[in-house]
Amino acid sequence: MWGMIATWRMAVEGITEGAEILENGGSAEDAIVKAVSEVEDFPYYKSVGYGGLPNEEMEVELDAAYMNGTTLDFGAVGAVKDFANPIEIARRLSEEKANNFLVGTGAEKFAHKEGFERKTMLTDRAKTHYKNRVHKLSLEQNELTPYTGHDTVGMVAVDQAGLVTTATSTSGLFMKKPGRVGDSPIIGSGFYADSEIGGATATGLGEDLMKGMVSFKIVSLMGKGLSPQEACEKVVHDLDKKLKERRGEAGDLSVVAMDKDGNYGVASNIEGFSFAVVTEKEEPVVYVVEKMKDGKCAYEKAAKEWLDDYMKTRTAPLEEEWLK
Ligand code: SD4
Repeated sequence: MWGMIATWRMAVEGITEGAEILENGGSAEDAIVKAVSEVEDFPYYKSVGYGGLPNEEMEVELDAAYMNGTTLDFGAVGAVKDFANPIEIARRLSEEKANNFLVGTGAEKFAHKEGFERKTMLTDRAKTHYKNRVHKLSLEQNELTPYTGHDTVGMVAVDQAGLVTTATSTSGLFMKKPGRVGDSPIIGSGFYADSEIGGATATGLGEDLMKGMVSFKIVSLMGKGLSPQEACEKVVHDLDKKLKERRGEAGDLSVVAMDKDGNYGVASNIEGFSFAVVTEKEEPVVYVVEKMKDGKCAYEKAAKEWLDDYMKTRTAPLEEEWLK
Protein backbone atom coordinates (compact mmCIF):
# COMPACT_ATOMS: atom_id res chain seq x y z
CA MET A 1 0.00 0.00 0.00
CA TRP A 2 1.07 3.57 -0.62
CA GLY A 3 -0.71 6.93 -0.77
CA MET A 4 -0.59 10.65 -0.21
CA ILE A 5 -3.13 13.26 0.84
CA ALA A 6 -2.70 17.03 0.94
CA THR A 7 -4.60 20.19 1.79
CA TRP A 8 -5.85 22.26 -1.13
CA ARG A 9 -6.01 21.88 -4.88
CA MET A 10 -2.57 23.47 -5.21
CA ALA A 11 -0.91 20.28 -4.00
CA VAL A 12 -2.09 18.01 -6.81
CA GLU A 13 0.97 18.49 -9.02
CA GLY A 14 3.22 17.88 -6.02
CA ILE A 15 1.52 14.68 -4.93
CA THR A 16 1.56 13.45 -8.53
CA GLU A 17 5.35 13.65 -8.41
CA GLY A 18 5.39 12.16 -4.92
CA ALA A 19 3.24 9.28 -6.12
CA GLU A 20 5.80 8.36 -8.73
CA ILE A 21 8.39 7.95 -6.00
CA LEU A 22 6.03 5.89 -3.84
CA GLU A 23 4.87 3.71 -6.69
CA ASN A 24 8.47 2.82 -7.47
CA GLY A 25 9.10 1.77 -3.90
CA GLY A 26 10.66 5.06 -2.77
CA SER A 27 10.28 6.42 0.75
CA ALA A 28 7.46 8.53 2.14
CA GLU A 29 10.19 10.93 3.27
CA ASP A 30 11.51 11.59 -0.24
CA ALA A 31 8.01 11.68 -1.68
CA ILE A 32 6.65 14.22 0.77
CA VAL A 33 9.67 16.53 0.64
CA LYS A 34 9.59 16.48 -3.16
CA ALA A 35 5.83 17.16 -3.19
CA VAL A 36 5.99 20.04 -0.72
CA SER A 37 8.99 21.58 -2.52
CA GLU A 38 6.93 21.63 -5.72
CA VAL A 39 4.27 23.71 -4.01
CA GLU A 40 6.91 25.98 -2.43
CA ASP A 41 8.45 26.68 -5.82
CA PHE A 42 5.23 27.66 -7.60
CA PRO A 43 5.08 31.48 -7.56
CA TYR A 44 1.30 31.86 -7.77
CA TYR A 45 0.44 30.17 -4.48
CA LYS A 46 0.11 33.03 -2.03
CA SER A 47 0.52 31.15 1.22
CA VAL A 48 3.48 28.86 0.58
CA GLY A 49 7.13 29.43 -0.25
CA TYR A 50 8.10 31.60 -3.20
CA GLY A 51 5.33 34.13 -3.83
CA GLY A 52 3.94 33.74 -0.30
CA LEU A 53 2.37 36.91 1.08
CA PRO A 54 4.44 39.01 3.47
CA ASN A 55 4.00 40.13 7.06
CA GLU A 56 3.00 43.67 8.03
CA GLU A 57 6.53 44.90 7.33
CA MET A 58 6.44 43.45 3.82
CA GLU A 59 8.78 40.58 4.68
CA VAL A 60 8.02 36.97 3.85
CA GLU A 61 8.49 34.76 6.90
CA LEU A 62 8.07 31.05 6.38
CA ASP A 63 7.15 28.15 8.66
CA ALA A 64 7.61 24.47 7.76
CA ALA A 65 7.81 21.06 9.39
CA TYR A 66 8.53 17.43 8.67
CA MET A 67 7.82 14.32 10.77
CA ASN A 68 8.78 10.66 10.46
CA GLY A 69 6.01 8.52 11.96
CA THR A 70 8.27 5.54 12.65
CA THR A 71 11.13 7.13 14.58
CA LEU A 72 8.90 10.07 15.63
CA ASP A 73 11.75 12.37 14.57
CA PHE A 74 10.55 15.82 13.61
CA GLY A 75 12.15 19.00 12.36
CA ALA A 76 10.63 22.45 12.03
CA VAL A 77 11.46 26.05 11.20
CA GLY A 78 9.56 29.20 12.09
CA ALA A 79 9.73 32.75 10.70
CA VAL A 80 12.54 31.92 8.29
CA LYS A 81 13.40 34.47 5.62
CA ASP A 82 14.76 33.99 2.14
CA PHE A 83 15.45 30.31 1.76
CA ALA A 84 13.99 28.57 -1.25
CA ASN A 85 12.69 25.41 0.39
CA PRO A 86 11.97 25.59 4.12
CA ILE A 87 10.69 22.00 4.01
CA GLU A 88 14.19 20.78 3.20
CA ILE A 89 15.60 22.64 6.18
CA ALA A 90 12.90 21.08 8.37
CA ARG A 91 13.73 17.61 7.07
CA ARG A 92 17.42 18.18 7.75
CA LEU A 93 16.63 19.34 11.30
CA SER A 94 14.68 16.14 11.90
CA GLU A 95 17.99 14.25 11.75
CA GLU A 96 19.37 16.13 14.76
CA LYS A 97 19.19 14.77 18.27
CA ALA A 98 18.25 18.16 19.70
CA ASN A 99 17.66 21.62 18.23
CA ASN A 100 14.90 20.21 16.03
CA PHE A 101 12.80 23.36 15.91
CA LEU A 102 14.64 26.57 15.03
CA VAL A 103 13.17 30.00 14.41
CA GLY A 104 14.25 33.28 12.82
CA THR A 105 17.95 34.04 12.58
CA GLY A 106 18.88 30.79 14.34
CA ALA A 107 17.15 28.80 11.63
CA GLU A 108 18.71 30.96 8.91
CA LYS A 109 22.20 30.50 10.32
CA PHE A 110 21.71 26.74 10.41
CA ALA A 111 20.38 26.70 6.83
CA HIS A 112 23.25 28.85 5.62
CA LYS A 113 25.83 26.62 7.28
CA GLU A 114 24.24 23.54 5.78
CA GLY A 115 24.39 25.08 2.31
CA PHE A 116 20.68 25.50 1.62
CA GLU A 117 19.76 27.69 -1.33
CA ARG A 118 19.11 31.33 -0.51
CA LYS A 119 16.42 33.03 -2.53
CA THR A 120 14.50 36.28 -2.27
CA MET A 121 11.04 34.94 -1.55
CA LEU A 122 9.11 38.19 -1.95
CA THR A 123 7.79 38.42 -5.51
CA ASP A 124 6.56 41.55 -7.31
CA ARG A 125 3.09 40.07 -7.28
CA ALA A 126 3.19 39.57 -3.51
CA LYS A 127 4.39 43.17 -3.14
CA THR A 128 1.39 44.35 -5.16
CA HIS A 129 -0.95 42.33 -2.93
CA TYR A 130 0.67 43.98 0.06
CA LYS A 131 0.46 47.51 -1.31
CA ASN A 132 -3.13 47.02 -2.44
CA ARG A 133 -4.02 45.81 1.01
CA VAL A 134 -2.35 48.72 2.78
CA HIS A 135 -4.09 51.08 0.37
CA LYS A 136 -7.47 49.50 0.98
CA LEU A 137 -7.03 49.64 4.72
CA SER A 138 -6.06 53.29 4.58
CA LEU A 139 -9.14 54.10 2.51
CA GLU A 140 -11.28 52.32 5.06
CA GLN A 141 -9.26 53.93 7.84
CA ASN A 142 -8.73 50.49 9.28
CA GLU A 143 -5.66 49.28 11.06
CA LEU A 144 -3.46 46.56 9.64
CA THR A 145 -4.95 43.24 10.67
CA PRO A 146 -3.83 39.77 9.75
CA TYR A 147 -5.85 38.47 6.91
CA THR A 148 -7.36 35.09 7.60
CA GLY A 149 -7.62 33.52 4.15
CA HIS A 150 -5.80 30.22 4.16
CA ASP A 151 -3.91 28.01 1.74
CA THR A 152 -1.16 26.32 3.75
CA VAL A 153 0.08 23.05 2.35
CA GLY A 154 -0.02 20.06 4.68
CA MET A 155 0.55 16.48 3.55
CA VAL A 156 0.56 12.90 4.77
CA ALA A 157 2.38 10.15 2.88
CA VAL A 158 2.45 6.37 3.37
CA ASP A 159 5.04 4.23 1.60
CA GLN A 160 5.19 0.55 0.69
CA ALA A 161 7.51 -0.18 3.60
CA GLY A 162 4.94 1.17 6.05
CA LEU A 163 6.53 4.53 6.85
CA VAL A 164 4.03 7.35 7.46
CA THR A 165 5.30 10.93 7.19
CA THR A 166 3.72 14.37 7.45
CA ALA A 167 4.91 17.78 6.32
CA THR A 168 3.70 21.38 6.23
CA SER A 169 4.86 24.62 4.65
CA THR A 170 3.38 28.10 4.83
CA SER A 171 3.98 31.82 4.77
CA GLY A 172 1.35 31.97 7.52
CA LEU A 173 -1.14 34.79 7.73
CA PHE A 174 -0.86 37.72 5.36
CA MET A 175 -0.04 40.88 7.37
CA LYS A 176 0.96 38.95 10.46
CA LYS A 177 3.31 40.53 13.00
CA PRO A 178 7.00 39.89 12.42
CA GLY A 179 7.93 36.79 14.39
CA ARG A 180 4.40 35.40 14.48
CA VAL A 181 4.40 31.63 14.12
CA GLY A 182 1.21 29.65 13.49
CA ASP A 183 0.28 26.02 13.95
CA SER A 184 2.04 24.68 10.86
CA PRO A 185 5.47 24.02 12.45
CA ILE A 186 3.98 23.01 15.82
CA ILE A 187 4.07 19.26 16.37
CA GLY A 188 0.68 17.84 17.34
CA SER A 189 -1.14 20.87 16.05
CA GLY A 190 -0.14 21.47 12.40
CA PHE A 191 0.99 17.90 11.84
CA TYR A 192 1.48 14.49 13.45
CA ALA A 193 2.38 11.02 12.25
CA ASP A 194 2.64 7.58 13.80
CA SER A 195 3.45 4.77 11.39
CA GLU A 196 1.46 2.28 13.47
CA ILE A 197 -1.65 4.40 12.95
CA GLY A 198 -1.43 7.14 10.30
CA GLY A 199 -0.95 10.88 9.99
CA ALA A 200 -2.89 14.14 10.00
CA THR A 201 -2.30 17.78 9.14
CA ALA A 202 -4.21 21.05 9.39
CA THR A 203 -4.76 24.39 7.69
CA GLY A 204 -6.72 27.42 8.81
CA LEU A 205 -6.37 29.97 11.57
CA GLY A 206 -3.29 28.78 13.44
CA GLU A 207 -4.24 30.54 16.64
CA ASP A 208 -7.45 28.47 16.83
CA LEU A 209 -6.03 25.21 15.46
CA MET A 210 -3.38 25.30 18.19
CA LYS A 211 -6.07 25.54 20.86
CA GLY A 212 -7.30 22.11 19.78
CA MET A 213 -4.01 20.30 19.04
CA VAL A 214 -5.95 18.89 16.14
CA SER A 215 -3.42 16.70 14.32
CA PHE A 216 -2.37 14.75 17.39
CA LYS A 217 -5.99 14.32 18.38
CA ILE A 218 -6.96 12.93 14.97
CA VAL A 219 -4.11 10.43 15.03
CA SER A 220 -5.01 9.29 18.56
CA LEU A 221 -8.65 8.84 17.63
CA MET A 222 -7.63 6.78 14.61
CA GLY A 223 -5.49 4.75 17.00
CA LYS A 224 -8.61 4.08 19.07
CA GLY A 225 -10.41 2.66 16.04
CA LEU A 226 -12.14 5.65 14.42
CA SER A 227 -11.84 5.85 10.64
CA PRO A 228 -9.86 8.83 9.31
CA GLN A 229 -13.13 10.44 8.23
CA GLU A 230 -14.77 9.95 11.64
CA ALA A 231 -11.67 11.23 13.43
CA CYS A 232 -11.41 14.37 11.26
CA GLU A 233 -15.11 15.14 11.64
CA LYS A 234 -15.09 14.66 15.40
CA VAL A 235 -12.06 16.86 15.96
CA VAL A 236 -13.25 19.75 13.77
CA HIS A 237 -16.80 19.53 15.07
CA ASP A 238 -15.79 19.48 18.73
CA LEU A 239 -13.25 22.30 18.42
CA ASP A 240 -15.56 24.49 16.34
CA LYS A 241 -18.32 23.99 18.91
CA LYS A 242 -16.07 24.64 21.89
CA LEU A 243 -14.60 27.81 20.39
CA LYS A 244 -18.04 29.17 19.53
CA GLU A 245 -19.41 28.37 22.99
CA ARG A 246 -16.51 29.78 24.92
CA ARG A 247 -15.30 32.59 22.69
CA GLY A 248 -18.26 33.42 20.48
CA GLU A 249 -16.46 32.52 17.25
CA ALA A 250 -14.24 29.95 15.60
CA GLY A 251 -11.61 30.57 12.95
CA ASP A 252 -11.15 28.47 9.82
CA LEU A 253 -10.38 24.84 10.71
CA SER A 254 -9.62 22.34 7.93
CA VAL A 255 -7.89 18.98 8.29
CA VAL A 256 -6.89 15.92 6.26
CA ALA A 257 -5.71 12.51 7.46
CA MET A 258 -4.60 9.17 6.07
CA ASP A 259 -4.18 5.95 7.99
CA LYS A 260 -1.38 3.44 7.45
CA ASP A 261 -3.61 1.45 5.09
CA GLY A 262 -4.29 4.41 2.80
CA ASN A 263 -7.83 5.15 4.00
CA TYR A 264 -8.32 8.88 4.24
CA GLY A 265 -10.56 11.52 5.74
CA VAL A 266 -11.16 15.24 5.74
CA ALA A 267 -13.21 17.88 7.56
CA SER A 268 -13.66 21.63 7.45
CA ASN A 269 -15.82 24.27 9.07
CA ILE A 270 -15.64 26.53 6.00
CA GLU A 271 -17.07 26.58 2.50
CA GLY A 272 -14.57 25.97 -0.27
CA PHE A 273 -11.88 23.79 1.27
CA SER A 274 -10.33 21.37 -1.20
CA PHE A 275 -7.83 18.54 -1.01
CA ALA A 276 -5.75 16.36 -3.29
CA VAL A 277 -5.21 12.64 -2.87
CA VAL A 278 -3.51 9.74 -4.62
CA THR A 279 -3.29 6.08 -3.58
CA GLU A 280 -2.37 2.80 -5.13
CA LYS A 281 -6.05 2.52 -6.07
CA GLU A 282 -6.83 6.11 -7.05
CA GLU A 283 -5.19 8.44 -9.60
CA PRO A 284 -4.27 11.93 -8.34
CA VAL A 285 -7.56 13.73 -7.84
CA VAL A 286 -8.90 16.95 -6.33
CA TYR A 287 -12.01 16.96 -4.16
CA VAL A 288 -14.02 19.96 -3.02
CA VAL A 289 -15.29 19.73 0.55
CA GLU A 290 -18.61 20.97 1.81
CA LYS A 291 -18.79 22.93 5.01
CA MET A 292 -19.44 20.64 7.95
CA LYS A 293 -23.12 20.05 8.65
CA ASP A 294 -24.44 18.14 11.68
CA GLY A 295 -20.94 16.92 12.37
CA LYS A 296 -20.49 15.45 8.87
CA CYS A 297 -18.40 16.62 5.95
CA ALA A 298 -19.24 15.54 2.41
CA TYR A 299 -16.90 16.01 -0.54
CA GLU A 300 -17.03 15.51 -4.27
CA LYS A 301 -14.64 15.44 -7.20
CA ALA A 302 -13.80 18.94 -8.41
CA ALA A 303 -15.48 19.68 -11.74
CA LYS A 304 -13.35 20.75 -14.68
CA GLU A 305 -14.77 24.31 -14.50
CA TRP A 306 -13.85 24.52 -10.83
CA LEU A 307 -10.29 23.43 -11.56
CA ASP A 308 -9.92 25.83 -14.50
CA ASP A 309 -11.32 28.68 -12.49
CA TYR A 310 -8.93 27.95 -9.62
CA MET A 311 -5.88 28.39 -11.81
CA LYS A 312 -7.35 31.34 -13.65
CA THR A 313 -7.98 33.31 -10.48
CA ARG A 314 -4.57 32.41 -9.04
CA THR A 315 -2.69 33.56 -12.13
CA ALA A 316 -4.90 36.47 -13.26
CA PRO A 317 -3.08 39.78 -13.76
CA LEU A 318 -3.13 41.85 -10.61
CA GLU A 319 -4.20 45.48 -10.76
CA GLU A 320 -2.03 48.04 -8.99
CA GLU A 321 -4.97 49.46 -7.05
CA TRP A 322 -2.66 51.34 -4.73
CA LEU A 323 -1.52 53.53 -7.65
CA LYS A 324 -5.04 54.64 -8.53
C1 SD4 B 1 -1.12 29.64 10.08
N1 SD4 B 1 -2.39 27.64 9.61
O1 SD4 B 1 0.00 30.12 9.98
C2 SD4 B 1 -1.58 28.67 9.01
C3 SD4 B 1 -2.33 29.49 8.07
C4 SD4 B 1 -2.80 28.82 6.90
O2 SD4 B 1 -2.69 29.46 4.68
O3 SD4 B 1 -3.36 27.73 6.89
N2 SD4 B 1 -2.54 29.64 5.90
O4 SD4 B 1 -1.91 29.95 10.97
